[in-house]
Amino acid sequence: MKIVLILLLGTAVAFGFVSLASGQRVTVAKGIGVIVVDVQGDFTEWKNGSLAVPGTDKTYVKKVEKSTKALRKAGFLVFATQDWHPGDHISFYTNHPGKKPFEVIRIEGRTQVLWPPHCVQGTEKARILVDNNLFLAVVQKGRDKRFDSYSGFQDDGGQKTEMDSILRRNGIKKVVVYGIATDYCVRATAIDAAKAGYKVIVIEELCRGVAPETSKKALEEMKKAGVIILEKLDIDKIKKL
Ligand code: VGL
Ligand code: ZN
Repeated sequence: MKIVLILLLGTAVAFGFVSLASGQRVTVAKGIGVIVVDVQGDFTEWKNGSLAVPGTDKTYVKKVEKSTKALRKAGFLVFATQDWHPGDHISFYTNHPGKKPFEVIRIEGRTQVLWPPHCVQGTEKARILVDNNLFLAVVQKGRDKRFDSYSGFQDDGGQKTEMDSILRRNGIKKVVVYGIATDYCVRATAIDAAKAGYKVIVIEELCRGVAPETSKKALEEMKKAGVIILEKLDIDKIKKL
C-alpha cells in the first residue's frame, strides 16, 4: 500500500501537482529556473552606475529582490548572470582612442556598441545587488577582453558559458528571465535560452531597458523567437505555462 502511494505521488509530482490530504491540488515548480540578469551597481541609478539604465532606482532593485525571493519560495531554482569585464575590454570606448561613449563600430564583421567602462572585475559596482544567497549559481560573462557577451549562454565569439550545462544538470526545462537591460542582456539571454530548447518567460515589469525604442523592438524580437512575455509576475500562471 505504501509503495503504491509513493508511486502515485511520484507520478503526480512529475506532472506538476501534488494532491494534499484535503483533496486540494497544489502545483509544484518542478524543472523551472529563474535567470536574474545583470542586476549590478554599474547598471543602476541607485548606485550611480557608469551605465545607469532608466528606472533602476532602489525601489526597482528591491522589487526584483522581493520577486526573486517569492519565486525561490515557490520552489524555483534561481540563477544569475553577472557582467564581468577586464579593464581592457573591447566594449569600453576608453579602449578605442578617439571614440566616444555609445558610438557604434564594426569589429571583424561584428557590430559593437562602445560603452562607458562598466562592471570591471572585482570592483564595487560590479557586485550583484540582489541577495546573493538566493542564487544556486552565478554565471559570469564578458570575461574575454576580445568579445562582448550580452547573452548569458555565449559570447560574441561563440564561446559558451556554463549556463546551459548548469540548467541541464538541474533538470530545468522552463526559465523565467528578467533584469537589466531589456534591449541587450535580457534580450540576448532570453533568445539564446529559447534557441537552446527551453520554454522562456520574460517578466516585463522586472526589466529595464537602455532606451524605449530598442526595448520595444527587443520585446517583439523575443516574441518572434518564441519567448512568452508576461507583463506582471504571476507565479501560478508560470507554473501552468
Ligand atoms: C549590458 C551593455 C553592456 C547589459 C552589458 O547587461 O544589458 N549592456 N554590457
Ligand atoms: Zn558589458
